[in-house]
Amino acid sequence: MAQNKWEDTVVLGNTAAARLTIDALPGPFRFAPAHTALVMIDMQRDFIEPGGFGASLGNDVSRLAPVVPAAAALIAWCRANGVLVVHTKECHRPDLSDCPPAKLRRGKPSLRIGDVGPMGRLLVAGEPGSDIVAAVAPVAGEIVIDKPGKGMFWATGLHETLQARGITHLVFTGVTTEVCVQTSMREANDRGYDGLLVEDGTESYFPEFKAATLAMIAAQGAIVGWHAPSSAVLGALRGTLPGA
Ligand code: TIU
Repeated sequence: MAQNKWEDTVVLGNTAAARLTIDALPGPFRFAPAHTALVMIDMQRDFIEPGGFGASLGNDVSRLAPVVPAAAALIAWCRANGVLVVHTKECHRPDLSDCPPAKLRRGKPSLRIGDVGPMGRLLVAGEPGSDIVAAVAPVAGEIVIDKPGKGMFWATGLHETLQARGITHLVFTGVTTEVCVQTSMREANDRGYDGLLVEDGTESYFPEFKAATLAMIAAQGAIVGWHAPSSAVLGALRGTLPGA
């Protein structure tokens, strides 16, 4: 019987499964692959390709392209070795009933959420722009959640799903670093998960914001979490798990 609500997490993290160590900042990130999920935040055409929501805000979307190969390498390894993969998509219902007016009004975009662009209606579920890019598209058995906010736990039920699967550690990739990725990592931190951000698996339209995010996550003894390059994550995984 758990003494408090964190005890199961501690037991899972320390004893119930083999733990690996990633050379990370601000120090080693220890995790059990069986209790870890790879999280891909919003790897959607709307952010990564021209003509989508990101471009409508005036951003140079070509800056996000380098994230795709690193994310693809990680997802391929996780699939081959049974590590849970979670995909999120920032998108809204076609009637926009889950889009607060404040979000709809924000900024001075060339098109607003729900307007029709070259990839269909911006940030609307089911439209081509809301699709995840082909290189990291979900396969059967993976968790895919539509999220109306920047954070992956707001109005999604994802915490309950992860709890039911015994997930305690999250490895984050996706776009954009300081918006949906950082918000999701902070939400995860407050819910008791240990999170690591993959440095080359995330990208921002603003290089200085990416650098600042990595720094502030790991500051103060991992106040939000850890970060490491994908080579360190794959190196730790390949060295230890069966089939590696
Ligand atoms: N604008 C921007 O940088 N990002 C978003 O609006 N959403 C995500 O980060 N997914």
